[in-house]
Amino acid sequence: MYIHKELDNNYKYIEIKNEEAEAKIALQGGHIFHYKATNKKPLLWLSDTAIFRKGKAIRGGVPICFPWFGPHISDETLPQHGFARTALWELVEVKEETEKLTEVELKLESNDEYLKVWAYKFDVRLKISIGKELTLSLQIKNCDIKPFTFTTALHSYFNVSNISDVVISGLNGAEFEDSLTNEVLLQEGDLIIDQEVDRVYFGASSTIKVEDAERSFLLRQKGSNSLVAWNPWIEKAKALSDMPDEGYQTMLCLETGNVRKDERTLQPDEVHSLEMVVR
Ligand code: TA6
Repeated sequence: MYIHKELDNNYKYIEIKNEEAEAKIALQGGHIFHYKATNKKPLLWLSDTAIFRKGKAIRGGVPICFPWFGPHISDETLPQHGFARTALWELVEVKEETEKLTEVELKLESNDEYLKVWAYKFDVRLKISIGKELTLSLQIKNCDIKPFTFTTALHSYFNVSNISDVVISGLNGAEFEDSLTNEVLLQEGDLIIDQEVDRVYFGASSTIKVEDAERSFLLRQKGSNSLVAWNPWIEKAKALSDMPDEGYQTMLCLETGNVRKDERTLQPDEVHSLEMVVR
């Protein structure tokens, strides 16, 4: 079953529950901010001080970065990570496929407001499957008469028992750009996080395994050759007003993307599909 919910400030989201899982998806940003398989802990991290308000991205869950990831390439007055994560998406349908699987489709289309900051017509669909696995599939279509190039990411915040216990495998040998130092390096072995990390990996395995002291999960990716790993660590967490000071200890961002040199170009009518599956 699913229900439409609304906060006092008109912030709308839908709540989904089936035999395998439960989830919450905000229409602003097409943003899933809760997913929990039955009898398991919540998979997605959500800040205790997250803000649910028009124009503000939720700190947690899976923000959708589009049509650019990170700061805008030439205009720093434009919103970090693009406008899609704070835009109001339209709910296309909720399909209760079986008692164990619910599929939600949302869409975002170009309009006069977006055309002012990004001069291309697009149609973006986000399909979220809620079941034993969580699947997010982002389909980006060029509806313009000229090609466009974009960057994008499923900026996923995962819950971990304690960041110090986390081992991330599947990155061994992959090149990464360290956003903190601008160095380009090669990953040796598993990724362990014991300080601030903000990296873009290229050519990692399409299946990443995350293990902590209490559980492990697999992240499978399609249509992506770049993966962002981010943990703000102590000082940056303190500086983020919508994250508790100790919030960095229980979160890990691993973001399936098309980021930096993995940017994609679409010809008119072409579609690119970016997908992540977690179980
Ligand atoms: O994906 C990593 C990153 O781009 C970091 O550089 C970090 O700033 C983070 O995203 C959060 O960005 P936000 O705009 O949500 O504060």
